[in-house]
Amino acid sequence: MRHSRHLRLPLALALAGLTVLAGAVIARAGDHRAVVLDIKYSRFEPDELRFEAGQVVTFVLSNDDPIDHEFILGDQAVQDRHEMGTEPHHGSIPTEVTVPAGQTVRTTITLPERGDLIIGCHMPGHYGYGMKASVSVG
Ligand SMILES: [Cu+2]
Repeated sequence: MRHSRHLRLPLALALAGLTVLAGAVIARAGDHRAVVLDIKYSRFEPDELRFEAGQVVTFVLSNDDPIDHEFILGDQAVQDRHEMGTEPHHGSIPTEVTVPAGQTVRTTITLPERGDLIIGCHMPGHYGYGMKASVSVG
């Protein structure tokens, strides 16, 4: 079952321009889906995502804020580790990405067969403020 609302492009996409649109095109190729995750006012939009088991997803992370944010995808234990951790920058792991101020970053992830995951930002104070999104797989 497809959940088309996640392919609905947020208004902010217009600001991000053609590069983001190029990412969205990937959604039409088989099981490889692209999802635009907009970041504004230290929130993820949308903040609820649902995927098929094992789906390959390219997250197009569009940071409209004038400050850096993070995209950390994992279970609660992963979120807890990052909330306590001191890693100032991410980039080499697909599920752990820094999204610099005003920039758009893409990361491609093969999702597990099933599970409830969380996307969180662990810049100081952000997660507690509510900078998180729920991800349901399967
Ligand atoms: Cu943040």
